[in-house]
Amino acid sequence: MRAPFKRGLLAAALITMSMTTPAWADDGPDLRFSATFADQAYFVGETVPIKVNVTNVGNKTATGAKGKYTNISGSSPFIPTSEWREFNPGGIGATVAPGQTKSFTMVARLNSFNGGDATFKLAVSTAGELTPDDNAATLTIAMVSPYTRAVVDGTLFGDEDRDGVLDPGEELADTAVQIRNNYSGSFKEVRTDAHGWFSFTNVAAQRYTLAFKSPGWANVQKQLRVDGSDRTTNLQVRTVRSLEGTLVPKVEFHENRYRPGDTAQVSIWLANTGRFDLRGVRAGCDLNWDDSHLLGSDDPAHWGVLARSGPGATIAAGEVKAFEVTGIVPDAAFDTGSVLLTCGFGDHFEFSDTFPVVEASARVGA
Ligand SMILES: [Ca+2]
Ligand SMILES: [Ca+2]
Repeated sequence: MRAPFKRGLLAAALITMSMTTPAWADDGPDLRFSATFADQAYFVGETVPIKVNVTNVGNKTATGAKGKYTNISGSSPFIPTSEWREFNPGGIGATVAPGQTKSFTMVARLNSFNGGDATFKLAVSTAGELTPDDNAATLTIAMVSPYTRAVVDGTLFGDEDRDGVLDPGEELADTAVQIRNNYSGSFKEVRTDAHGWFSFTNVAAQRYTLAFKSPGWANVQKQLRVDGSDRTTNLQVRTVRSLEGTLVPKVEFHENRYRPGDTAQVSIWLANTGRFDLRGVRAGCDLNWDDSHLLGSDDPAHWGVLARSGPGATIAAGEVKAFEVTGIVPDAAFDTGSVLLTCGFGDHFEFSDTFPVVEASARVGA
Protein backbone atom coordinates (compact mmCIF):
# COMPACT_ATOMS: atom_id res chain seq x y z
CA MET A 1 0.00 0.00 0.00
CA ARG A 2 2.86 2.37 0.72
CA ALA A 3 4.89 1.96 -2.46
CA PRO A 4 2.77 4.08 -4.88
CA PHE A 5 2.60 6.88 -2.35
CA LYS A 6 6.40 6.97 -2.01
CA ARG A 7 6.83 6.97 -5.77
CA GLY A 8 4.55 10.00 -6.03
CA LEU A 9 6.67 11.94 -3.55
CA LEU A 10 9.85 11.13 -5.41
CA ALA A 11 8.37 12.35 -8.67
CA ALA A 12 7.35 15.64 -7.06
CA ALA A 13 10.86 16.11 -5.66
CA LEU A 14 12.42 15.52 -9.06
CA ILE A 15 10.17 18.11 -10.68
CA THR A 16 11.11 20.71 -8.04
CA MET A 17 14.80 20.05 -8.56
CA SER A 18 14.57 20.39 -12.30
CA MET A 19 12.80 23.76 -11.88
CA THR A 20 15.38 25.29 -9.53
CA THR A 21 18.41 24.05 -11.47
CA PRO A 22 17.43 23.83 -15.10
CA ALA A 23 19.88 22.00 -17.28
CA TRP A 24 20.07 25.03 -19.63
CA ALA A 25 20.95 27.57 -16.85
CA ASP A 26 24.00 29.71 -17.53
CA ASP A 27 26.80 29.97 -15.03
CA GLY A 28 27.58 33.38 -13.61
CA PRO A 29 26.83 35.97 -10.96
CA ASP A 30 23.27 37.23 -10.75
CA LEU A 31 22.73 40.24 -8.49
CA ARG A 32 19.30 41.19 -7.26
CA PHE A 33 18.69 44.70 -5.87
CA SER A 34 16.03 46.14 -3.61
CA ALA A 35 15.68 49.48 -1.78
CA THR A 36 13.14 50.70 0.80
CA PHE A 37 12.60 53.90 2.77
CA ALA A 38 9.94 55.40 5.09
CA ASP A 39 7.10 56.46 2.83
CA GLN A 40 6.05 59.97 3.86
CA ALA A 41 6.20 63.48 2.47
CA TYR A 42 9.61 65.04 3.11
CA PHE A 43 10.61 68.68 3.47
CA VAL A 44 13.50 70.43 1.74
CA GLY A 45 16.59 69.94 3.90
CA GLU A 46 15.60 66.56 5.25
CA THR A 47 17.60 63.37 4.87
CA VAL A 48 16.08 60.06 3.82
CA PRO A 49 17.72 56.80 4.96
CA ILE A 50 17.33 54.19 2.19
CA LYS A 51 17.79 50.56 3.20
CA VAL A 52 19.47 48.64 0.39
CA ASN A 53 19.88 44.88 -0.18
CA VAL A 54 22.16 43.34 -2.79
CA THR A 55 21.87 39.53 -3.12
CA ASN A 56 23.80 37.28 -5.45
CA VAL A 57 21.30 34.63 -6.59
CA GLY A 58 23.70 33.32 -9.24
CA ASN A 59 26.18 30.44 -8.97
CA LYS A 60 29.40 32.43 -9.42
CA THR A 61 30.94 35.13 -7.25
CA ALA A 62 30.22 38.72 -8.32
CA THR A 63 33.36 40.87 -8.35
CA GLY A 64 33.84 44.58 -8.98
CA ALA A 65 30.11 45.15 -8.34
CA LYS A 66 29.29 48.87 -8.47
CA GLY A 67 26.30 51.06 -7.80
CA LYS A 68 24.82 53.73 -10.01
CA TYR A 69 22.43 56.61 -9.38
CA THR A 70 20.30 57.99 -12.21
CA ASN A 71 17.94 60.94 -11.89
CA ILE A 72 14.61 60.36 -13.62
CA SER A 73 12.37 63.33 -12.82
CA GLY A 74 11.55 66.07 -10.32
CA SER A 75 13.89 67.03 -7.49
CA SER A 76 17.33 65.40 -7.43
CA PRO A 77 18.38 64.11 -4.04
CA PHE A 78 22.09 64.36 -3.30
CA ILE A 79 23.60 60.92 -2.63
CA PRO A 80 27.41 61.07 -2.30
CA THR A 81 29.07 58.12 -4.08
CA SER A 82 30.56 57.10 -0.70
CA GLU A 83 27.02 56.16 0.36
CA TRP A 84 27.43 53.10 -1.90
CA ARG A 85 30.07 51.78 0.54
CA GLU A 86 31.84 48.79 -1.09
CA PHE A 87 29.75 49.38 -4.20
CA ASN A 88 31.22 52.91 -4.60
CA PRO A 89 31.36 53.48 -8.36
CA GLY A 90 34.69 55.28 -7.90
CA GLY A 91 36.27 52.28 -6.16
CA ILE A 92 37.23 48.72 -7.05
CA GLY A 93 33.70 47.48 -6.39
CA ALA A 94 32.24 44.85 -4.07
CA THR A 95 32.59 41.09 -4.00
CA VAL A 96 29.38 39.14 -3.38
CA ALA A 97 29.53 35.34 -3.05
CA PRO A 98 26.72 33.11 -4.38
CA GLY A 99 23.84 33.20 -1.88
CA GLN A 100 25.30 36.19 -0.04
CA THR A 101 23.29 39.35 0.75
CA LYS A 102 24.90 42.69 1.51
CA SER A 103 22.66 45.20 3.30
CA PHE A 104 23.41 48.81 4.13
CA THR A 105 21.72 52.17 4.47
CA MET A 106 22.31 55.02 2.04
CA VAL A 107 21.37 58.55 3.08
CA ALA A 108 19.80 60.79 0.45
CA ARG A 109 19.78 64.55 1.10
CA LEU A 110 16.89 66.61 -0.19
CA ASN A 111 18.83 69.82 -0.65
CA SER A 112 16.44 71.50 -3.03
CA PHE A 113 13.03 71.33 -4.61
CA ASN A 114 13.01 71.29 -8.39
CA GLY A 115 9.44 70.85 -9.42
CA GLY A 116 8.11 67.94 -7.45
CA ASP A 117 8.67 64.51 -6.02
CA ALA A 118 12.14 63.04 -6.48
CA THR A 119 12.11 60.03 -8.83
CA PHE A 120 15.41 58.27 -9.45
CA LYS A 121 16.93 54.90 -10.11
CA LEU A 122 19.47 52.99 -8.03
CA ALA A 123 21.19 50.02 -9.66
CA VAL A 124 24.11 47.64 -9.24
CA SER A 125 26.10 45.90 -11.96
CA THR A 126 28.81 43.29 -12.18
CA ALA A 127 30.72 41.68 -15.06
CA GLY A 128 28.99 38.59 -16.48
CA GLU A 129 25.63 39.46 -14.88
CA LEU A 130 22.99 36.90 -15.94
CA THR A 131 19.76 38.92 -15.49
CA PRO A 132 20.28 42.71 -15.46
CA ASP A 133 16.50 43.36 -15.21
CA ASP A 134 16.30 42.84 -11.44
CA ASN A 135 19.44 44.85 -10.63
CA ALA A 136 17.68 48.22 -10.21
CA ALA A 137 14.98 49.92 -8.18
CA THR A 138 13.09 53.06 -9.17
CA LEU A 139 12.19 55.15 -6.12
CA THR A 140 9.94 58.16 -5.70
CA ILE A 141 10.39 60.27 -2.58
CA ALA A 142 7.33 62.46 -2.03
CA MET A 143 8.26 66.08 -1.24
CA VAL A 144 6.27 68.88 0.33
CA SER A 145 6.50 71.91 -1.92
CA PRO A 146 8.23 74.77 -0.09
CA TYR A 147 5.79 77.08 -1.90
CA THR A 148 2.92 75.61 0.12
CA ARG A 149 1.49 78.17 2.56
CA ALA A 150 -0.38 77.12 5.67
CA VAL A 151 -2.11 78.40 8.81
CA VAL A 152 -0.91 77.54 12.31
CA ASP A 153 -3.46 78.47 14.96
CA GLY A 154 -4.95 77.31 18.23
CA THR A 155 -5.32 77.96 21.94
CA LEU A 156 -2.63 78.14 24.62
CA PHE A 157 -3.67 76.88 28.01
CA GLY A 158 -2.20 76.38 31.45
CA ASP A 159 -3.49 73.02 32.68
CA GLU A 160 -3.97 74.10 36.31
CA ASP A 161 -5.65 70.84 37.41
CA ARG A 162 -3.22 68.71 35.33
CA ASP A 163 -5.99 66.63 33.73
CA GLY A 164 -4.70 67.15 30.18
CA VAL A 165 -7.91 68.96 29.18
CA LEU A 166 -8.55 72.64 28.44
CA ASP A 167 -11.07 73.67 31.11
CA PRO A 168 -12.82 77.07 31.21
CA GLY A 169 -10.49 79.64 32.75
CA GLU A 170 -7.28 77.79 31.79
CA GLU A 171 -6.70 79.84 28.58
CA LEU A 172 -3.47 81.87 28.64
CA ALA A 173 -4.29 85.41 27.46
CA ASP A 174 -1.79 88.01 26.18
CA THR A 175 1.07 85.51 25.93
CA ALA A 176 3.82 85.70 23.29
CA VAL A 177 4.05 82.62 21.02
CA GLN A 178 6.81 81.96 18.50
CA ILE A 179 7.17 79.60 15.61
CA ARG A 180 10.72 79.02 14.39
CA ASN A 181 11.50 77.43 11.03
CA ASN A 182 13.82 74.52 11.89
CA TYR A 183 15.54 74.71 8.48
CA SER A 184 16.12 78.46 8.02
CA GLY A 185 15.98 79.53 11.69
CA SER A 186 13.64 82.42 10.86
CA PHE A 187 10.80 83.04 13.28
CA LYS A 188 7.50 84.82 13.72
CA GLU A 189 5.84 85.92 16.94
CA VAL A 190 2.26 86.75 17.87
CA ARG A 191 0.40 87.28 21.15
CA THR A 192 -2.69 85.38 22.27
CA ASP A 193 -5.99 87.22 22.61
CA ALA A 194 -8.25 87.20 25.70
CA HIS A 195 -9.30 83.61 24.85
CA GLY A 196 -5.73 82.29 24.57
CA TRP A 197 -6.12 82.21 20.77
CA PHE A 198 -3.11 82.65 18.47
CA SER A 199 -2.86 82.57 14.70
CA PHE A 200 0.00 82.52 12.19
CA THR A 201 -0.95 82.83 8.53
CA ASN A 202 1.06 82.43 5.35
CA VAL A 203 3.50 79.97 6.97
CA ALA A 204 5.87 78.31 4.47
CA ALA A 205 5.84 74.51 4.60
CA GLN A 206 8.65 73.12 6.76
CA ARG A 207 9.30 71.71 10.22
CA TYR A 208 8.79 74.29 12.97
CA THR A 209 9.24 74.62 16.70
CA LEU A 210 6.35 76.32 18.47
CA ALA A 211 7.51 77.87 21.73
CA PHE A 212 6.16 80.01 24.52
CA LYS A 213 6.97 81.04 28.07
CA SER A 214 4.58 82.27 30.69
CA PRO A 215 5.59 83.25 34.24
CA GLY A 216 4.81 80.43 36.68
CA TRP A 217 4.36 77.85 33.91
CA ALA A 218 6.70 75.28 32.35
CA ASN A 219 8.32 76.45 29.09
CA VAL A 220 6.91 74.79 25.99
CA GLN A 221 8.74 73.72 22.82
CA LYS A 222 6.55 71.70 20.50
CA GLN A 223 7.59 70.25 17.12
CA LEU A 224 5.23 70.88 14.20
CA ARG A 225 5.12 69.53 10.65
CA VAL A 226 3.60 72.30 8.57
CA ASP A 227 2.69 70.70 5.24
CA GLY A 228 -0.58 72.41 4.30
CA SER A 229 -2.77 69.76 5.90
CA ASP A 230 -5.22 70.87 8.61
CA ARG A 231 -3.19 69.24 11.37
CA THR A 232 -1.70 72.60 12.35
CA THR A 233 -4.99 74.40 12.89
CA ASN A 234 -7.11 74.54 16.04
CA LEU A 235 -4.18 73.25 18.12
CA GLN A 236 -4.50 73.06 21.88
CA VAL A 237 -1.06 73.75 23.30
CA ARG A 238 -0.68 72.92 26.95
CA THR A 239 1.66 73.84 29.76
CA VAL A 240 1.63 72.86 33.43
CA ARG A 241 2.90 74.27 36.71
CA SER A 242 6.33 73.13 37.84
CA LEU A 243 6.07 70.29 40.39
CA GLU A 244 9.03 71.75 42.26
CA GLY A 245 7.79 72.41 45.80
CA THR A 246 4.42 70.70 45.14
CA LEU A 247 5.54 67.09 44.88
CA VAL A 248 8.12 66.39 47.57
CA PRO A 249 10.10 63.15 47.11
CA LYS A 250 12.30 61.33 49.62
CA VAL A 251 14.46 58.29 48.78
CA GLU A 252 16.40 55.99 51.15
CA PHE A 253 18.51 52.85 50.68
CA HIS A 254 17.68 50.21 53.33
CA GLU A 255 21.36 49.42 54.01
CA ASN A 256 24.40 51.66 54.42
CA ARG A 257 26.67 49.31 52.50
CA TYR A 258 26.33 46.91 49.54
CA ARG A 259 28.47 44.62 47.39
CA PRO A 260 28.47 44.78 43.57
CA GLY A 261 25.62 42.64 42.18
CA ASP A 262 23.51 42.94 45.35
CA THR A 263 19.79 43.60 45.05
CA ALA A 264 19.25 46.78 47.06
CA GLN A 265 15.92 47.66 48.69
CA VAL A 266 14.94 51.31 48.46
CA SER A 267 12.08 53.15 50.19
CA ILE A 268 10.43 56.08 48.39
CA TRP A 269 7.97 58.58 49.83
CA LEU A 270 6.07 61.01 47.63
CA ALA A 271 4.18 63.89 49.28
CA ASN A 272 1.66 65.88 47.24
CA THR A 273 1.41 69.28 48.95
CA GLY A 274 -0.61 70.81 46.08
CA ARG A 275 -4.34 71.44 45.56
CA PHE A 276 -4.84 68.85 42.81
CA ASP A 277 -4.46 65.07 42.65
CA LEU A 278 -1.45 63.86 40.66
CA ARG A 279 -2.04 60.90 38.35
CA GLY A 280 0.44 58.74 36.46
CA VAL A 281 3.39 59.77 38.65
CA ARG A 282 6.53 57.92 37.52
CA ALA A 283 10.27 58.16 38.06
CA GLY A 284 12.94 59.30 35.61
CA CYS A 285 16.23 58.21 37.16
CA ASP A 286 19.91 58.54 36.32
CA LEU A 287 19.35 60.28 33.04
CA ASN A 288 23.02 61.32 32.93
CA TRP A 289 24.01 57.65 32.39
CA ASP A 290 26.51 57.61 35.25
CA ASP A 291 27.49 53.93 35.48
CA SER A 292 27.63 53.85 39.30
CA HIS A 293 23.86 54.37 39.48
CA LEU A 294 21.51 51.68 40.76
CA LEU A 295 20.16 49.57 37.86
CA GLY A 296 16.50 48.73 37.22
CA SER A 297 14.51 51.94 37.66
CA ASP A 298 13.10 51.58 34.11
CA ASP A 299 11.87 48.06 34.89
CA PRO A 300 8.39 47.50 36.42
CA ALA A 301 9.75 44.24 37.90
CA HIS A 302 11.94 46.42 40.14
CA TRP A 303 10.05 49.70 40.41
CA GLY A 304 6.41 48.63 39.96
CA VAL A 305 4.02 51.44 39.04
CA LEU A 306 6.78 54.06 39.43
CA ALA A 307 8.93 52.57 36.64
CA ARG A 308 9.26 54.90 33.68
CA SER A 309 7.52 52.30 31.50
CA GLY A 310 4.90 51.60 34.19
CA PRO A 311 1.37 53.02 34.59
CA GLY A 312 2.32 55.52 37.30
CA ALA A 313 0.91 56.16 40.75
CA THR A 314 -1.88 58.46 41.90
CA ILE A 315 -0.95 60.78 44.77
CA ALA A 316 -4.03 62.60 46.01
CA ALA A 317 -3.84 66.24 47.09
CA GLY A 318 -2.41 66.31 50.61
CA GLU A 319 -1.39 62.63 50.51
CA VAL A 320 1.99 61.06 51.32
CA LYS A 321 2.46 57.68 49.66
CA ALA A 322 5.21 55.13 50.41
CA PHE A 323 6.73 52.71 47.87
CA GLU A 324 9.25 49.88 48.14
CA VAL A 325 11.43 49.31 45.08
CA THR A 326 14.57 47.31 44.28
CA GLY A 327 17.63 47.73 42.08
CA ILE A 328 20.89 45.98 41.22
CA VAL A 329 24.15 47.47 42.48
CA PRO A 330 26.37 47.77 39.37
CA ASP A 331 29.97 46.48 39.30
CA ALA A 332 31.15 49.99 38.42
CA ALA A 333 29.94 51.20 41.83
CA PHE A 334 32.81 49.23 43.40
CA ASP A 335 35.34 51.51 41.66
CA THR A 336 33.73 54.70 42.95
CA GLY A 337 32.95 53.19 46.38
CA SER A 338 29.28 54.15 46.29
CA VAL A 339 26.04 53.44 44.49
CA LEU A 340 23.86 56.42 43.56
CA LEU A 341 20.24 57.03 42.82
CA THR A 342 19.16 60.34 41.25
CA CYS A 343 15.50 60.55 40.32
CA GLY A 344 12.97 63.08 39.16
CA PHE A 345 9.31 62.35 39.85
CA GLY A 346 6.25 63.63 38.04
CA ASP A 347 3.11 63.04 36.02
CA HIS A 348 3.74 64.45 32.51
CA PHE A 349 7.13 63.48 31.09
CA GLU A 350 7.07 66.14 28.37
CA PHE A 351 7.65 68.55 31.27
CA SER A 352 10.25 66.39 33.05
CA ASP A 353 12.59 69.38 33.40
CA THR A 354 10.16 70.71 36.03
CA PHE A 355 10.18 67.48 38.07
CA PRO A 356 11.58 67.65 41.63
CA VAL A 357 14.83 65.66 41.77
CA VAL A 358 16.09 63.73 44.77
CA GLU A 359 19.36 61.89 45.39
CA ALA A 360 20.42 59.01 47.65
CA SER A 361 23.62 56.98 47.96
CA ALA A 362 25.09 54.00 49.82
CA ARG A 363 28.63 52.73 50.22
CA VAL A 364 29.86 49.84 48.07
CA GLY A 365 32.71 47.48 49.07
CA ALA A 366 33.90 43.92 48.65
CA1 LIG B 1 20.25 40.13 -11.75
CA1 LIG C 1 -7.37 71.13 32.81
